[in-house]
Amino acid sequence: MRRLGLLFLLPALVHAQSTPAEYLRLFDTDGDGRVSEAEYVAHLSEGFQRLDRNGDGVLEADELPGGHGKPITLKQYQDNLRRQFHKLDRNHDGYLDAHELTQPPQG
Ligand SMILES: [Ca+2]
Ligand SMILES: [Ca+2]
Repeated sequence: MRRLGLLFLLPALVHAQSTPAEYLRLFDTDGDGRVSEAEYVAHLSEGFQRLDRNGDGVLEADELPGGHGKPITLKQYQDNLRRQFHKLDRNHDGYLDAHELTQPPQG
């Protein structure tokens, strides 16, 4: 499958600056202590929307960090996030705990 090259949009830097529990709270909008797929997609979509300066739901090359790359639609981005969510959900309970959330992708 084609790699969308989206890792740059993931808030990897936040990892370095907070504990897993603090990081989880950024996602956990309903406060139940775990991250659902909807919470995961919603939180990480904010990064997309910040980059999508003209708000058309597509990141064009000139909106991507570095100013180059293939255009990415919000739907492609969110589909990618959902795949990633299910990869991270090691115990397949449909939620990410702080440990699952902060493990390295593919780890
Ligand atoms: Ca939650
Ligand atoms: Ca889980």
